Amino acid sequence: MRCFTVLGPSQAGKSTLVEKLAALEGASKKSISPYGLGLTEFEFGNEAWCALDAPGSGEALAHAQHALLASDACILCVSPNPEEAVLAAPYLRVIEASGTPCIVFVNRMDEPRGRLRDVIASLQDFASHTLLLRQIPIREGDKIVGSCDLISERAWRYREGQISALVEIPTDVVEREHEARAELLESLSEFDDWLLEELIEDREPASDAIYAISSRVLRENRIIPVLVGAASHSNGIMRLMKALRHEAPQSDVLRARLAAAANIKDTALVGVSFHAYHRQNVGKTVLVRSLGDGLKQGSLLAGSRLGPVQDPGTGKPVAAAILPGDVFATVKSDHLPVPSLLAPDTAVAPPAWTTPPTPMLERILVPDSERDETKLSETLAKLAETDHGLKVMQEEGTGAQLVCVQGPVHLRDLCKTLAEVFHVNVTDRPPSPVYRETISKTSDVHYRHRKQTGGAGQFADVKLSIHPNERGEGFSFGETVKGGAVPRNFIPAVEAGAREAMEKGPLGLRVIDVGVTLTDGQHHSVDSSEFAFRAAGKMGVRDALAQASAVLMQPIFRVEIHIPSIYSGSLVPIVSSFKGQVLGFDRDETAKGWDVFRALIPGSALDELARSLRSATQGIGTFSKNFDHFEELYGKEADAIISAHAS
Ligand SMILES: Nc1nc2c(ncn2[C@@H]2O[C@H](COP(=O)(O)OP(=O)(O)OP(=O)(O)O)[C@@H](O)[C@H]2O)c(=O)[nH]1
Ligand SMILES: [Mg+2]
Repeated sequence: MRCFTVLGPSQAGKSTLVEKLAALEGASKKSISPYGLGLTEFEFGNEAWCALDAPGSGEALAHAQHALLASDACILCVSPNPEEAVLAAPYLRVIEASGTPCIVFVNRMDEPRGRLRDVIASLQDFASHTLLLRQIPIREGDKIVGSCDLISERAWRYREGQISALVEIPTDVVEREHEARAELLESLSEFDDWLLEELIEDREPASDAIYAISSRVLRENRIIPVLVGAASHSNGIMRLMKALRHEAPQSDVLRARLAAAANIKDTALVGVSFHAYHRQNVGKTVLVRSLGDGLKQGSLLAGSRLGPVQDPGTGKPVAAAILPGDVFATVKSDHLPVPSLLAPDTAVAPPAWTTPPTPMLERILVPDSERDETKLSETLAKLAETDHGLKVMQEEGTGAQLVCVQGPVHLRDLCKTLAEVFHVNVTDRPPSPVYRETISKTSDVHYRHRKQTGGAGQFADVKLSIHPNERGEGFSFGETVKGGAVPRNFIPAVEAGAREAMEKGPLGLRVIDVGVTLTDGQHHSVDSSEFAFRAAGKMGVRDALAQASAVLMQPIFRVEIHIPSIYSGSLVPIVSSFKGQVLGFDRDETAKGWDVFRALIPGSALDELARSLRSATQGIGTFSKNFDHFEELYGKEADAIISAHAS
């Protein structure tokens, strides 16, 4: 079976395209996973095919990335509007990172919104590969009525809902065709010495030879050919499918690519798991593409026996042998990590490019019923195994369930799955940033701990001095006690008490960056104890903190924002509006047309940053964050946080 992924921006026409491709030679079989990944099996040219239809939402990029792991090639389906080319940037980025041979299909040519040339130029801004135009549209007035193939030099007239009719190249197209063909040949000649020679000698190379070169350069992932059409009218569909049939590599190329990335032998790689989901009463279903020969239920795969093999759509058992390249579903194979490269005895982590964008949105999920707390955390852990855009952790302080998701749509889908499949209803709320407090001046105290309860008493007397430490220095403890006023063996107890006092300061928050010095004290030969000095240390420091003008400290994060360069300018005002500090931006060396923008942002602004970034970049920009340091916060904003913590 040959397998390709169709991916691209939302509403580009991907699902329509898959449907039309699959229908070219009759029946097809389609299934859709709960995560929106469509899987269509069909026959074309006496071969079995599987098309993976990746959901178009940027929040579901992980599923598109993982579909590429199982694909011999991919089709990037885009709009004919040059201004929308940027929407394809995240897909070009993952396609190029993955090394998957790609064909661009400019869809919706029935409603062009600009010149095809401009669409390609705009896409080229985000592609390191040369985009190679393989067809030019034939226009009548402002309508596109057909296309002309630049290799075979044949023209087709589109017919509604049918395969196009072969026609003569219209005379007014001939000149444009020659120019475009010359350009195509020149680009191809960069990858073929024979062709270069032919062109230099001014000879006209035969179509067959050019087709052979274009197949090779696609297989070797050197260029990205561009075809055009209109999926919903079945225009350009046959050409696209034929290009895939003749030019896309077979599964051995994928196997070699994945094996090389994982540093294992080709022959050791017998499959790749690329998608999984949970269903009620069924458990985990894993989609696998077989890359070796002879896999079947009970085969040793990743160190354990492969569970029942099923049809991905119907869930019915599959009796036929699994052939190399086949895509199948399996249940009761919970030992298979997803995604992963599968050898009989082991599973190897997939290449780094499969890592989805860092989730930007953080939410606390609270079960509507308290009884569901454990179930919620168990269920989320399970879901995170199959949903790689999801990260699950616990909120500091409260221990509440914290989820990091790709965005609002992802969050909604997650809550829906929790309710419908696992019967856990939840409410979500934003987490509050983790605040701290510190002191702004020194203070000295004298504290005496004394208790007389029945038999033995407690006595400890300490003189303490506290001072602000440098930012980031944390807690420190010193002593200048003379003459054994506080015996050596009790000093660690004073320090332990002082540390305990840092857990909650006068503002009700954890105290940071404070130095404590024990300067003097007194003890009693019978009643003094470690316990008493610990209590004295704690209470003494607590009193000292109360006099040392506590200030609120807010967390500051270092964020790395990934955006197409055209948006970089709009980020400065966004970062400034959050009282953030722009650190600068650089070209992203790993993806053409992208910048990495670095800034320091208060924790309280991260949620808003995610929102603003989404709207400023049409949902394309993402960021990752790392805690950097704490910084004082004063004024009304600080007062509001302090009173919220006090209540
Ligand atoms: N005019 C026109 N409309 C099209 C064409 N192809 C698809 N459409 C329409 O565009 C809409 C979206 O098509 P889909 O195939 O669902 O798009 P998609 O890319 O799968 O969308 P998502 O999965 O939501 O990302 C539908 O209403 C289609 O009928 C086309 O070539 N021309
Ligand atoms: Mg779709």
